[in-house]
Amino acid sequence: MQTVKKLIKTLKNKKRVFIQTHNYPDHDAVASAFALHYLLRNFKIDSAIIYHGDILRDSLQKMIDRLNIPILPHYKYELSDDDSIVIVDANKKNKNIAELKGQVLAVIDHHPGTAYEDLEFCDIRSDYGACASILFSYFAELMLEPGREVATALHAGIVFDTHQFTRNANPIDIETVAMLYRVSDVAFVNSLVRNSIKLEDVKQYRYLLDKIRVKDRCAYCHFQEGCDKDLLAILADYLLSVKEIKVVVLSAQSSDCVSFCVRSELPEIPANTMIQQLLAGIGSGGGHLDMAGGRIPNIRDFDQETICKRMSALVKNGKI
Ligand SMILES: [Mn+2]
Repeated sequence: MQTVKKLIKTLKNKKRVFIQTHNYPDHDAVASAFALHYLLRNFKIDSAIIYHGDILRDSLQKMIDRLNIPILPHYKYELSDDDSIVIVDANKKNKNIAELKGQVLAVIDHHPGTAYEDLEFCDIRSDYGACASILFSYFAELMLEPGREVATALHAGIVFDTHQFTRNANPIDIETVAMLYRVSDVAFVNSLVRNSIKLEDVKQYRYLLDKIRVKDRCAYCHFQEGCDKDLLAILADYLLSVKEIKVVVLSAQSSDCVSFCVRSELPEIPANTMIQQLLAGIGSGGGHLDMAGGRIPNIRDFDQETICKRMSALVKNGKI
């Protein structure tokens, strides 16, 4: 664990500082970037928050708008080699982070990963349920109060990333929310949690319930017409709420590839191992024991039946 003072020292007097989230950022990534931006401003360090991809969820866009979070796609700036980059909620060289011009000086993350030696600051706490909890610890360390907006964002980031404390939550995540609770706009965070889908998403629920195949406690569904990445994750969690379903694999076709979302409630069938074995030779994937993602880059390598067969073979022994 590194002290945040070192990060401030590293970034002081740098020409331009960019805070980069992972591609297609989620609530936790945006909240963490926002908190860091605010913290650095306290030390007279200007920074800009950037990302690659899109803001997929409506509730995230709502959070950005309501809390005035200054986040822009990276192409809005002309990045150059002497710009400094801090990555939050991801690590350099990850598949989910675009390699941009500029030098990555720091990484703040809660996913298991490598502490690259060329980083001037690297704070990876893989036992934390949310990157936002790491960011809050910096405020505590500096005895700095996050304002209402930052507190609200951090609160939302932790609640979304831990799936309301049901996924990888650490007592620190819970303590952090307890501390934020007095300052944050609790009603707004709750409304974000409650309104996570739009009316137009409902048709994907209908498609899912219509096409789902369930066998041996496993559910599979392929979205031929596509489904956005975040909604796919919401649908996977929804299926997991069915008592009899313990493992979920969803796939969705897009113009150039097929994306996968995996969930597992069975320790003997880890989601990250499962996706790697499902896509062996045709794609790649990774993630955690309970949730993982993957991708087949070439649509021609995808065949629903092959995926189903591989799934059955993997879970047949009840163990992988
Ligand atoms: Mn996160």
